[in-house]
Amino acid sequence: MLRPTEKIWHNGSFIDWEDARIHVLSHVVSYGSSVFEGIRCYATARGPVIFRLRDHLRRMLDSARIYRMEVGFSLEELAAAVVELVRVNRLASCYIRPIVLRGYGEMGVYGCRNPVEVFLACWEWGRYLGEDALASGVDVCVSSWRRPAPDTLPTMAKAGANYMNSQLIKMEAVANGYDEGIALDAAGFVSEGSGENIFLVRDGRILTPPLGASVLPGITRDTVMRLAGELGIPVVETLIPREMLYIADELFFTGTAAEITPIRSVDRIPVGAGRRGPITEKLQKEFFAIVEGTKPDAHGWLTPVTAMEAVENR
Ligand code: PPE
Repeated sequence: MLRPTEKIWHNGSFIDWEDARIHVLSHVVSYGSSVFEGIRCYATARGPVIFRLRDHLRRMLDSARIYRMEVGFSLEELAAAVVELVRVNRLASCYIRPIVLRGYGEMGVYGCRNPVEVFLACWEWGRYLGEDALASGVDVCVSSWRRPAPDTLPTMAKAGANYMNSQLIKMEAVANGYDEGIALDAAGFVSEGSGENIFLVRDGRILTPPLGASVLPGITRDTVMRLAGELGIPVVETLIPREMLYIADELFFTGTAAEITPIRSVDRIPVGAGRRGPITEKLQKEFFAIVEGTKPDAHGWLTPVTAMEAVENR
């Protein structure tokens, strides 16, 4: 269960956790009109650090733009507010959930005359796909549900409405005894998990579906592609036929919540040797060394919470 923290940021000020409410007739409730983010803040020796904060906020502003939503706060204003949010809630590590939604006003699909509300919340969130998922891997299926066709719901936008499709994928997977489902795109090529991007390793090369295969442009996806490049492992974005999942040497999911999670079977067919592969492990090591601050942040991916505090109090 979600454990409350002290404060939530709403339209420019901090309110108590319990007071972060919306009316049931808010536009978002009937019509799914929200865009949001999921960001992790990691504990390091120099205090909490937020991973790729500005990249996440940029994606949220992009999502809002796609849906013609006026956010009313700049990227830098939101970045400062997120840092302050983590600071006031005094958490060493957490998951941060910024949400932009169409609020209470008119009813009807249109929504553009309804107020746009911005909330920033955070809480402690452990391993997304189970405690030992990172080491042991997860069992997944190919879903009978597909990701939306490109001219239906835009998957480059991280919109609340997209997650009704994700729920169908996840519920079917769980109902059939799997940890997660992999969706195909409208053309039948591999797309992504209900809340993760997917990567495949074969013959020392990494493949991942392109943005045109109805995937979210994942920040962790981008991180892994860059780290792999630096480790000298070739990465290609290419259409992946379903059967390639069955003959892969390694498969793994990436996501803010899922981090880098190995997949050990697909449709009950073991992936490679049926356990975490060496390239997956190498990428995990690299990723965690950076976010946990044991390796220098050469990419400028970390926003320290304490350093920003000084900026804030200027
Ligand atoms: N695809 C989907 C559909 C998705 O929801 C996520 C994140 C990703 C890919 C990976 O994107 P990124 O986090 O930028 O690497 N899913 C978020 C929501 C999880 C939830 O259940 O809520 C997340 O991982 O935070």
